[in-house]
Amino acid sequence: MSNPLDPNLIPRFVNQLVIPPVFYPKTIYNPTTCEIISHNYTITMTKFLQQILPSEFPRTTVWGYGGAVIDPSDGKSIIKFRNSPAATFEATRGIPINVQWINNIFSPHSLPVDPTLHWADPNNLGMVIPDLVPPFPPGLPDAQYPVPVVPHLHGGEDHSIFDGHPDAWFTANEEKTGPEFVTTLYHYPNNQLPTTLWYHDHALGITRLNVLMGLAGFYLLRDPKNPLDSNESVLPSKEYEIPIVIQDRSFNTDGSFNFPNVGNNPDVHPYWVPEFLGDTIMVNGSVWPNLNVKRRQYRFRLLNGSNARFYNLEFSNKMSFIQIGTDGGYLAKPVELSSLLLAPGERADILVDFSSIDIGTELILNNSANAPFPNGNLPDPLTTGQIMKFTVLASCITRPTNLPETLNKIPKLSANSKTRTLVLLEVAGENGPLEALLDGQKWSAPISELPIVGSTEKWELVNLTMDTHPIHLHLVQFLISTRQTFRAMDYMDDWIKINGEPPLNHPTEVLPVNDYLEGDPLPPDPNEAGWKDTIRANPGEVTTILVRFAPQESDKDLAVPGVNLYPFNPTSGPGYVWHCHILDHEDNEMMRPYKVVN
Ligand SMILES: [Cu+2]
Repeated sequence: MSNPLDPNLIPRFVNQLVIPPVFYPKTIYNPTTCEIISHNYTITMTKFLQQILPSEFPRTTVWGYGGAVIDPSDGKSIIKFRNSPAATFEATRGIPINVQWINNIFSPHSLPVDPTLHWADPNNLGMVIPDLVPPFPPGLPDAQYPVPVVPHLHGGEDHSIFDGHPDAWFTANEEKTGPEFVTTLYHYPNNQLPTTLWYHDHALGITRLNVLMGLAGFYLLRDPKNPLDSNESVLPSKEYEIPIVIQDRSFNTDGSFNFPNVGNNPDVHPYWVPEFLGDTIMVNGSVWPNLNVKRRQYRFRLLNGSNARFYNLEFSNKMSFIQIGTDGGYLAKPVELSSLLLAPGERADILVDFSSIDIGTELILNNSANAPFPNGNLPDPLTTGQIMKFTVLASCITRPTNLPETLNKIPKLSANSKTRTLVLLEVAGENGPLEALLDGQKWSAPISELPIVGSTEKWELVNLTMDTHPIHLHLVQFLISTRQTFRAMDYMDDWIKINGEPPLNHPTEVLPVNDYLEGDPLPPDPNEAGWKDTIRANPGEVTTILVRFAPQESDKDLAVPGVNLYPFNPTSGPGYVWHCHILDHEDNEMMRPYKVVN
């Protein structure tokens, strides 16, 4: 066994930021009109070594998605490329993408698979009793191998058979498949608004492990008809547009990832911990990188791809920047910020202007978010308190172009169907939580969220825990309405009185939250007032969202309950899920299935 690597021994800002290349598709044309029918890809998941730490340290075993890219050395030949994060899908609105996903991970899982959870379970062990789980390594051989995976396009408006349902997993050569498995050939129609999506693994009960090993990448959707995405755009050109995924990791001295292998309540879950918090910051697959920048404006597509760590980002010179987009598209108006809070799964499309910065200046992007958020510990200013460095090169000054006042039209949604009051809670164990739950119910309880296609529902997320939970709904982009504080203790007592002590395996009775609310409802932050697929539900607050089960750009008069405006049938297939995007929570019951119905 290797020893943990002290993060203070890792030199910061010696790695240069790696910019993921773009996957190269096979383009399928209509033979008579010559219009593009689709972009097709074959993407293979494999295990390999990657230099994540500075070059004097050993390489790290990772898993990544690999496929064809254009060779950067000659700009034309097509080569095979694999990395973590993977290459980026560049999608065009209106042109579908087909992906043949291939699982070529032929060795046991590198991280401790906890088979006491609801999990993908390729060998049909069932939920194993804790006494039968040996220490890791090597863990339980039949849990470690084979490795189930299933890719999910986060934020995508997709049919549920292509959504990466947690039980639609498949092992290498598709020898074993999950109960909801249909196909590994996925179809993404790309009908939604242009935005920063990402794809990552979603296999039941092991998502935290599969994503930590590296199964994640960007999926940028552009709309040639949108002036902001056109060639004459006022936004920085592609050369100055950089996707940035922030992930925390811990390492061993042999270069491998260090992940907890003793749970906080090992008698119940031998390995599972409530939040994985790494001691080192990795950006685009290398630790604490530097990016040399010119004296001009850049566009950064930021993604928090961490398991559990939140980031509150701020430049060391306190300079402001502009956010132009959220999870699901452009904001209505640009929003000037001096700091930016990002929970796991959230994205922010930002513009940063280095044109007034002196040549040679080194700016650090710092992080001040407590972990766990918001009531945990401050990050260490020398390690997790720093993300990356920007070094301003000698270059001529290019001033940014003025942005239009309006970037996007965000509709007003009004509920015309059910209001759902859904509690977020944790089940306490001797040494911290045993599991986290949505609506008090286990993953396996009967489906209780059955929205009608075309309807707009109001979901009240009633947070009874001490943590902020980033709640993510599949299929839809939604709008946040308000946040409001409430008497959480009283509500919890009364909720348990009518529903019983969680975890529950049955539908719950609604306890209206109105009588418990305090103060005034607060509007979302200006940079949240756009399309969201992941929303921070803060402790002691009721977070209300409006969810329309129709495509983003639906005409409000046409989107009515019972009318399907999607180009596919969202009521068919295995259905969707909603869950906390703290991956350690999602893997231990803080996820529920949902189905759209007619
Ligand atoms: Cu959570």
